[in-house]
Amino acid sequence: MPITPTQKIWMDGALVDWEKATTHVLSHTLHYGTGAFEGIRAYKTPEGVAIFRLREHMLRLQRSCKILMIEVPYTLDELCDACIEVVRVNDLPDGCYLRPLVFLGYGEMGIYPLSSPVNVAIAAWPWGAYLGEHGLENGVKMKISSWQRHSPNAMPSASKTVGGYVNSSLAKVEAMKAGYDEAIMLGPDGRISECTGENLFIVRDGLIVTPPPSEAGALRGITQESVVRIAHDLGYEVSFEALVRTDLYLADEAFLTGTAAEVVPIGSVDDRTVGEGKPGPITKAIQSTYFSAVRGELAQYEGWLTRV
Ligand code: PPE
Repeated sequence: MPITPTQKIWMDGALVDWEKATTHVLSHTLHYGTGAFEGIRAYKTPEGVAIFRLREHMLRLQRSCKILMIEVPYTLDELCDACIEVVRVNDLPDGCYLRPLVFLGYGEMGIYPLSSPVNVAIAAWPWGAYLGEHGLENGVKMKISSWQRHSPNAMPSASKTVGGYVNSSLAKVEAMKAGYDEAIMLGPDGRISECTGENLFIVRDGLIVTPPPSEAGALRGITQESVVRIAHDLGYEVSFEALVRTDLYLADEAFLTGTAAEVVPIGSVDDRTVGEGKPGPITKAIQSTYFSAVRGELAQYEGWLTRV
């Protein structure tokens, strides 16, 4: 998806012009993938732009780095303030996507990463519906990938590690070249893990089910967690349970969740129509409550918003 440039990118404490936010080709992360990132959205609300669950995202960034033994040279408060500054300075009244990245810079070569300088960058730009407006409205076509999700002892799924996304990108390319919108990945045990950049839910006999992130080798999604809370508040039961591919084929409804993707109905999996083939009532209720929450229309979710 094309990037719409904005004015400034925060780099190691300074606001740098968009075009000047560059790095050396011998930066360590570019070669070995040891680094971590986040994806955060800010939305237009009646009281101005607000960043959704900012602290949780920056805490996860710190935790991703802890797993990689990368010392982030900024506190949680400093990272949050930097994000606010980026949104403010770029004048994004309609909201945006934020991309914080911790990467190892220029200085050393060789796989051992811990002597390289640690750099932090935060960019923001307007980003539309990740899986398309049509998918958001009508549901997306999913395919179980032939690529397997990492075992947690091969690549830590709890860390949003830069290099980990090679696995996602192989699956994404395979699915798109075969005419699907997005891939679903199975873990080494054959159970459903997650999508290339989203968690997944099904609805079965009125019960909402999502795989437990750690056991499924999935990222602990902040949208997943928000949706669990919303579902409870709407009076639905949610259960964290292992799922296999046929659970998806036979689900009454299914949807995926992620910061970039937001809440997207799943129309079919491996060419089996999910439910009626159009977004079901529970998916629609959760999706519309999620959008009202992020847009600051619901007082009970104000705590999730950081005004800019
Ligand atoms: N699983 C994976 C593998 C993942 O990358 C994401 C976010 C999620 C689950 C959902 O997590 P959360 O955003 O906290 O609900 N994927 C980010 C990157 C997408 C991209 O294309 O880049 C995102 O949504 O920002």
